[in-house]
Amino acid sequence: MDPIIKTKEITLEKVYYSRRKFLLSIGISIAAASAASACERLDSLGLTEKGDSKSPLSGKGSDELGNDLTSLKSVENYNNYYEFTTDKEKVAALSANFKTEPWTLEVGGLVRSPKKYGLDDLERLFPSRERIYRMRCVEGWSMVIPWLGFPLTDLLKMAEPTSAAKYVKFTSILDPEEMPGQKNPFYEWPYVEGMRLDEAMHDLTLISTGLYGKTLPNQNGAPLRLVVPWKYGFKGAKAIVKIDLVKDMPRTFWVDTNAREYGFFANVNPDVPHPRWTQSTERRIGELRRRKTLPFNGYADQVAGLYGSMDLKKFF
Ligand SMILES: Nc1nc2c(c(=O)[nH]1)N[C@H]1C(S)=C(S)[C@@H](COP(=O)(O)O)O[C@H]1N2
Ligand SMILES: [Mo]
Repeated sequence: MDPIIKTKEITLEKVYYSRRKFLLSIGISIAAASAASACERLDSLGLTEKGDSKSPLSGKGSDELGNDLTSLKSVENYNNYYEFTTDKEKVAALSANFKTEPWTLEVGGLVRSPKKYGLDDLERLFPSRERIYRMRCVEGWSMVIPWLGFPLTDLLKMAEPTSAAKYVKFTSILDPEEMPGQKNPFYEWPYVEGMRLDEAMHDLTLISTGLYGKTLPNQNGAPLRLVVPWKYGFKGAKAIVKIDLVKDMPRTFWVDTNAREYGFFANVNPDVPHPRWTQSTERRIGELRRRKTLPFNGYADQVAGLYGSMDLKKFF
């Protein structure tokens, strides 16, 4: 992959709005210039990353299958974020004043090096780069989003998981004063998600810090959210404050809410219908006709090996 970054890709005025955004743009160029190993990893996955001619920082782009990006307007105005509201079109307004700085991410549990990170620490240690991923919601709609972020595996390696660690648990912020949806007692707050350690260490698994070349909008999970492109969107916990390495499969928000309808693995699978609707097709936001849903959301070549002979109908 050509590591040279084109001038127009790093001088868009929108990346200079604020200090954080400026630092983010620096991070992007450092990542593109020095993270050759990450580039090679990406090449081997056949994906698009910053420095690629298809970069959406220049305004448009597509994923590695040739799918157009979903418009920024849709990405920012059609959201699931139950801490604020279950109305997708009202999340943006309700989350507009949510405070994401200062922020502390705590990494702990079964690790040799537990740590607390501020956002500046993360920016310095793990420069954000761009990844274009499809996102498939369990409700049957999907988007193509140009994320900025870094592979979770880099952060996990720094924590040095012990041999007892088998799962990774992600905890979103608990802040009922600022998040009106958390006053709804039907759900068990805070939002918690989890994955097996090997899934979490897969290079596709991202901690996102931004999208469309700018800092992550509040409604998309600022300042830090998980992105796991081969799983249903609900695995991608927003506003993460804690990452724990644990021995046992963690309880998760959606399994707690309805274990029959939402499984722990939640791999995108057109052959396993949701009890109330099909998962064989999806509506790509911005398109009229439904598309076929791909096994593992189109990432089967990269991730099917994680599951060996596991019965994916039973462990959904
Ligand atoms: N903390 C938290 N994370 C969350 C959710 C949520 O309600 N709370 N919704 C999930 C669901 S169902 C989806 S589809 C995606 C939506 O991400 P987006 O709004 O950035 O498109 O976020 C996921 N992460
Ligand atoms: Mo979702």
